[in-house]
Amino acid sequence: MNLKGQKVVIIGIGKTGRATARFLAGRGARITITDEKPAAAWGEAKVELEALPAEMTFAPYGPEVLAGADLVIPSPGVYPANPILAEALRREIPVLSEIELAWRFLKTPLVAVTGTNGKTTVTTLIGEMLRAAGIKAFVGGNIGTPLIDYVDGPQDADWAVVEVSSFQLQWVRDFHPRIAALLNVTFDHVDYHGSFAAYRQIKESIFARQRADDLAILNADEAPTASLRGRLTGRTEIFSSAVPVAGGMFVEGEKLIRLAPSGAREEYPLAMIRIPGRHNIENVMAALMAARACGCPPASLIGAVENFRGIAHRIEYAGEKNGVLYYDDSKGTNVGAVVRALESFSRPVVLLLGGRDKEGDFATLAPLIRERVREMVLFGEAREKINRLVGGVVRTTLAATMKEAVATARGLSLPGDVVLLSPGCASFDEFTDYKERGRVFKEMVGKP
Ligand code: UMA
Repeated sequence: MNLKGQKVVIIGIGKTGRATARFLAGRGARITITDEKPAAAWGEAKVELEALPAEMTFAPYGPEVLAGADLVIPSPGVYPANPILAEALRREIPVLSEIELAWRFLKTPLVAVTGTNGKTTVTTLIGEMLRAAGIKAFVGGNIGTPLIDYVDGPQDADWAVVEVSSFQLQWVRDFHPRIAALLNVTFDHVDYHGSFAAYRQIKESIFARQRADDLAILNADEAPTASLRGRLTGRTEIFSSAVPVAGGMFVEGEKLIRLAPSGAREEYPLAMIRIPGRHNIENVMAALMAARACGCPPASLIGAVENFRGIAHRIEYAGEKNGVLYYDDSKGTNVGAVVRALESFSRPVVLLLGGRDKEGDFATLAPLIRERVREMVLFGEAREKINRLVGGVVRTTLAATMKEAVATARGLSLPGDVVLLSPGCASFDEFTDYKERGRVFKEMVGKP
């Protein structure tokens, strides 16, 4: 693909738009960038782009920007109905997403992970597995560093492992990862894609154009998988947390079993998994299959899973003390996140809830608290309110600060319990942000 002298229109001056502009500048393209935000709000981004060695136009936001355009690169957050994008499609100007552009220049074999939930966990874990096996990996995509940034550099990794969103898959043409995983598809982003069927179809398109020796990793517990499998052009491996499967991974007693394509049987201890919940068993299986296909030996994978504590502050394993497991879900700043966290544990939970209230409907937590929580410790500004709403459901103690709450929880917990910080509130009454709150929690867990 020769971009020299081509007029490329970038819609959106966020992370993707900026990385794309940097890449295009190095290829001699004429760049036009536009954003719905007023120019005054472009700040630092504009300064950075102005310094690029390229013909750079900052254009007002509207279809006029398309005059003479050879290519349009919309940022992931730009909806298909966006007037500029819709007009570009009407005029049949090529529209490509950043991952498609990156793909065309990518020299490193690619692992791509998508799905409604768990994709950050699986992408990160595959990266950790490769590192543990001494294989150099670039890890990025929707998680953080755009793929185009990697392509713009020396491309010196053995594998590129990227999280891919449905927004990024919307505008691909040739993109086909060597290894692709679709973890699950549940109701999400329907406002963007128009319908659930369209959303699912876009997710499944991660497998389109795979070659015979490429690998597709699929969730056998999802009904559409069987028919999808029949339509795929690459090899497939499936995973199930519910039933044994041929050609993939499943749970058998206290073990994870992988039946390799050769028929060989590999066993992994279930106890190696520190991240809680059945969904995380599925995530680990998907990551294991991808990492095996990248050439990681089984022995190195066990250590990588044991050391993997999850994504920071999202039900992250924070350590064990006197038979009690501690988890940091400081990012759980709303009631929905508390539900997800509680649903992840089958052991009795000592729940730490509180902080600055965001008008949370804590009353809706009552059935789940009754079912899963043994003791509750409420802290911070919101403690009295939460106590009024759900305090009577299980034994409840009030603490002024989070630190005091952790000390109280330590005294109340019994071996076999989980102490879970899933505050359901913002942190600003005590901390700069949820990260600082999580850090302080983990420090306290680490203290004797
Ligand atoms: N903008 C327009 N017009 C529009 C929409 C947006 O001009 O119609 C402008 C905004 O004013 C803003 C810029 O575009 O200046 C933002 O672009 P963007 O929202 O696409 O965000 P980026 O900064 O480019 O970040 C994107 C992903 N964002 C989205 O998918 C919404 C980031 O994922 C990703 O980390 C990043 O690229 C690097 O690949 C975020 C996300 O929430 C974390 N993703 C969703 C998810 O994970 O569920 C899909």
